[in-house]
Amino acid sequence: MLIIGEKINGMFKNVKEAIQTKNKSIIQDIAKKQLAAGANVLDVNVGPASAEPLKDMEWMIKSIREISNAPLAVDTTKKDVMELGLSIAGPDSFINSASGQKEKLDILLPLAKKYKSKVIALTMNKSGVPANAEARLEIAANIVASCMEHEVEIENLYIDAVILPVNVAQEHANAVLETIRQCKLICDPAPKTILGLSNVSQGALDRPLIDRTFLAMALAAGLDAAILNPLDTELMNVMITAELLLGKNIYCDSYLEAYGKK
Ligand code: THG
Repeated sequence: MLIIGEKINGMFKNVKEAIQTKNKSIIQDIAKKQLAAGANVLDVNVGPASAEPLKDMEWMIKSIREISNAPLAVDTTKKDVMELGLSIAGPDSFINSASGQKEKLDILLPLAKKYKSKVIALTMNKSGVPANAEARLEIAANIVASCMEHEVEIENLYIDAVILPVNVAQEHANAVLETIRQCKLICDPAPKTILGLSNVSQGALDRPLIDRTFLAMALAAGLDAAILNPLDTELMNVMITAELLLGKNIYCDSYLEAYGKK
């Protein structure tokens, strides 16, 4: 699966402080650690507290680019911050994320075409995130139609069925799994699927256990990518083992070690 490291996000205290004091080495260190742990892409989000999101996004991406050319997922709801981010992040970037409303897609999808970026689009609209799979899938189908209209290739589209915290939205988890399964039936080639995994355990007591279990379940449902904490070694081991059991890797006794050498 494609792994997007979630750790460069102003939601985390250390990143928020690094942004405020413009302490580059903290951001660079988190970037290096996530890549060493197996992240393929780094999410970059200045967080809700940023007073100057344009400047902060530019500073974070330039700081990362001093030490790595890894693809970045520019995580913002603001169009100007997104465009600036894509323009300096370079090739193979991700738009993270686009809401499923047509009017919002009409604004962001031209950027995907212009910068040849991949698109993560959420199954949510003006009314928020629907509780059932049917309504999520209807939004997913509309997202696919918008991509076709804007000449964004479906191979570059990642549908995010939006997992909410299980302690407040317990009925959503099953709906998300069903959405992941049925996304494969929307069109051929099918869009890819992705989740912001750590959302599921926000506010809960045993977060790692919930994250690890849900990742295994989502992989079995066909999940292609996740924004997650790659520094949780057991979470990464669950991912590798689930992929083994799904037949995506050939078994050997040292399969965990073998995965690391791939
Ligand atoms: N989908 C997409 N993008 C996303 C999300 C998503 N980006 C942001 C988020 N959701 C995924 N990233 C995180 C990052 C951090 C946390 C959860 C998801 C998190 N943070 C701690 C908390 O809120 O408790 C912060 C506190 C701390 O530890 O310092 O859990 O769904 N496309």
